[in-house]
Amino acid sequence: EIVAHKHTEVAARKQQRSVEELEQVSWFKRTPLSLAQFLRDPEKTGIIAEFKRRSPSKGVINGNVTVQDVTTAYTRYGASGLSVLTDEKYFGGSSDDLQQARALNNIPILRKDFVIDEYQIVEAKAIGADVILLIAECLSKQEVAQLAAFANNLGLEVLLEVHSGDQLDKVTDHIQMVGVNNRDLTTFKVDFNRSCELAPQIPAGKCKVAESGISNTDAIVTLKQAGFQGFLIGEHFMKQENPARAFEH
Ligand code: IGP
Repeated sequence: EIVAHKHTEVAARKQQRSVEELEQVSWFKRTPLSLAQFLRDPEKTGIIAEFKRRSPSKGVINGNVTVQDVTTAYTRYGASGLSVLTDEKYFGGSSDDLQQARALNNIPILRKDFVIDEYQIVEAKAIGADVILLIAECLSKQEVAQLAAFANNLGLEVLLEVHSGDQLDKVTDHIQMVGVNNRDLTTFKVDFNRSCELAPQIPAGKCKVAESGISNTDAIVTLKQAGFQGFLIGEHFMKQENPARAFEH
């Protein structure tokens, strides 16, 4: 359903702004930062802090904060990277949110969206993103390979999100990071044990990212021991009145 919506959205966007126009935007010529490098830096936290206003499962998480305030605070408190939802329909995000974050923060930014077309990758670069997300569940092995190669050619890194071990056959040379979603997509249940079992199966040399449901330092310690270098955290931060203050716990 989401994939069908994205195809419609992309078709409409292409009419509004051509690839050639996107390539003229000044950020398109910017040299992207490497999130994988930031996550491997032992001096850094490994936390990828997400700006997420709402989600289909939780509804509104926080409607009273601005992307400027939250992302600059995330950066100040030591995030290794930022994740900004750009999907409007399901998550209440926008390309504008990511551009605002880019203008104020000099750390890697992940464009969090459902990428199904090369156009969205050109767009990601033009709005100032450094990394794109590809979701194994939504794409064939061949689509992952093509989209990842296209992103790398523009200098963008790729985070491939998997939910199960069998999806690891979609990992290619053009994937820099593999994310394991701790949350089961059908039941919404969070299971760190499953993620920890999956970690050793991720091909060597790929940066390992644990995604979703992380709300305390114990979880980070457990996941780190299992081999994860990146920790993607959204709701736990966003549901606080002052999202970045949660870094203190
Ligand atoms: C963040 P949480 O539980 O900390 O809010 O999770 C992130 O992992 C989650 O937003 C997410 C997501 C996604 C959102 C993971 N994969 C794909 C949209 C699309």
